[in-house]
Amino acid sequence: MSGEVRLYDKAECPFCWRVRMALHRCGVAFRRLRHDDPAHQQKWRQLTPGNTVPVLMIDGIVITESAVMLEYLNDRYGKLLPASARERALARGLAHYADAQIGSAVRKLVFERRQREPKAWDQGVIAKAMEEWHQALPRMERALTDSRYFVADAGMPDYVLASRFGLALAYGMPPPQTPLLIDWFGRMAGRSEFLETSPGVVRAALDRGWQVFT
Ligand SMILES: N[C@@H](CCC(=O)N[C@@H](CS)C(=O)NCC(=O)O)C(=O)O
Repeated sequence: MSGEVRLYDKAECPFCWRVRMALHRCGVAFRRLRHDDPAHQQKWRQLTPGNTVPVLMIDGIVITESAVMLEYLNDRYGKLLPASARERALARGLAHYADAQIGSAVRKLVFERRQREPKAWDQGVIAKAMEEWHQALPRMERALTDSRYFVADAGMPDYVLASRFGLALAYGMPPPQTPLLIDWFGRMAGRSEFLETSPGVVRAALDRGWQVFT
């Protein structure tokens, strides 16, 4: 395996995006390979047991779970989790919650709206996604009461949630009603690891700002 760090990825996959943010933050240069590029697809299939992206080739190993990639980068470079075991447990808990609860809401919305005409959208699915979204946010809001980021200067839970928030913005999820989260997202969206790794659909939405889709 060459010394080059390679990421098999898909632009709009939230798992891929958080890994791109973390690599950027850790100062790791990497080459992105599109998993559906005919030049790379066969190799990608050989590497991943579940046919998923992201797949990261780094330091002579292959990692096929985004959470493991973030843990590895933190072990190797620090920066993504706090120093104390107690704070690390809280940060991992927040990342897990953001992915499971907020991720579920955003995924429902994205899957319904992506590549479909508005007249074909199932409004019941969209309403359910929005309800879940508003129910899931207060816990993240409370976690921001004493801090600007979930981890000092941004880290694992910030990247996990930012990948979900970015797609929520792009696919017209209503803005959070939670002021600390709105401030947090404004700060995240100005960070270089966010801006330089975000999918095109998110960059376009950032220019429009957070607004309600019609
Ligand atoms: N638990 C995995 C989930 C990865 C995952 O579900 N990736 C989706 C894309 S968002 C995927 O690869 N789907 C199959 C495909 O797109 O062909 C991780 O965190 O790495």
